[in-house]
Amino acid sequence: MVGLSLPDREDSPEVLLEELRLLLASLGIESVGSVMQRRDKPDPACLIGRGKAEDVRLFCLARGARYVVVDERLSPIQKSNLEKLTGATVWDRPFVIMKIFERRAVTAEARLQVELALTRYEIPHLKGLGLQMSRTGAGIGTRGPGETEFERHRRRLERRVREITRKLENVRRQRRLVRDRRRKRGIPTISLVGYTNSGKSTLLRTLSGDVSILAEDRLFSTLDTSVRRIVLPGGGAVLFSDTVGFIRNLPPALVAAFRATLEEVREAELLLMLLDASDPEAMATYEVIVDTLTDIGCEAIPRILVLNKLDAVSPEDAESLALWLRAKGEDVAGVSALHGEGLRELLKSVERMLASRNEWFTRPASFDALTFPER
Ligand SMILES: Nc1nc2c(ncn2[C@@H]2O[C@H](COP(=O)(O)OP(=O)(O)OP(=O)(O)O)[C@@H](O)[C@H]2O)c(=O)[nH]1
Ligand SMILES: [Mg+2]
Repeated sequence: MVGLSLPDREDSPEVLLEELRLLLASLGIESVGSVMQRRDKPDPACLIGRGKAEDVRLFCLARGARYVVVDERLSPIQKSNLEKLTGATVWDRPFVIMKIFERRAVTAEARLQVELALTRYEIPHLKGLGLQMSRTGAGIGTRGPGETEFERHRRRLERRVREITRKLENVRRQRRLVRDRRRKRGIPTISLVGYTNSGKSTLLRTLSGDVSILAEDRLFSTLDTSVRRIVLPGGGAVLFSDTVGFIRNLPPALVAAFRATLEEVREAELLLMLLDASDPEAMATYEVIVDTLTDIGCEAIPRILVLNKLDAVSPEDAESLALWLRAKGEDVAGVSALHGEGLRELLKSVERMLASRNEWFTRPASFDALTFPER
């Protein structure tokens, strides 16, 4: 793993590299070590300095490493230069995240979205490659065989991008219809958002009692939206929707490709924003979630900050984190999604928030109250 330490960064490079190690582990790739370089800005030609690249080459030789994974976004030129200098296959962080998404995508929709992101990512990288091919292949006044092959491949990819975009357009239309139907029936939707591994699926699993919802200790378990009907303590029914999590430096190609999924979030009446209280970097993680919500146009939706995994931290740490979050203007509810603690209070807050904006919600109860597993 190769990390850069840049002066204007908020996140420490160690934290980022540790996260990269987890990301790689979830692809089944073991990391044998990391090399870090402190720079004022990235080198335009190969990201790190040439001397450092030579260190990386020797490091790979000594450790038998086959991949060099850079914790940054690489331009096609930087990638191909680094491959030449290190003799290893070079990946960058967006590519790693996309690879995980590719592996986890189950539904046709998620698969299409991932393929779109990967194809869009591949096209500019292909251009770098194409230049080399045409240089070796082309003579004066001729079109080299390399160039034609490259052109053909590029055209194929561009055709595929158009095809997928069209299919996803249909998905978005269908989703819109479903949402309109829900809205007519007056059922509010509440979206669970937050960092990957913060416990969104666990919360939905405990609330709905549906054990078929996948919740695991790994990054990006969930890529598809799943919706469950939940009855609030006062008797009103709402829909909770669980979806893909966020991460630091989420590749823009993925955000764009997952538009259909993220639009579900944008249409929600209320957000439950989960934060893992046991994350030592919880404050920095909070900022990442807020920035991502702003990126996808959801910063104005009313929200409750759900401070999760309270069973895994000391009450003092939890309290000081909650104080910090309240000072940021957040409405904080502490829970343990895993053990079902604090959920009744959380649902009451949900009820209060909805009632203050939604007439429908103050209608008399017509469902049985929900019971929670208490520890
Ligand atoms: N100790 C503790 N662990 C929890 C709690 N909630 C969730 N976890 C654990 O955290 C891990 C991740 O939980 P998930 O529910 O899969 O997290 P997620 O936010 O859905 O993650 P992605 O789908 O990957 O974005 C699992 O191992 C859960 O058991 C909690 O309240 N306490
Ligand atoms: Mg999940």
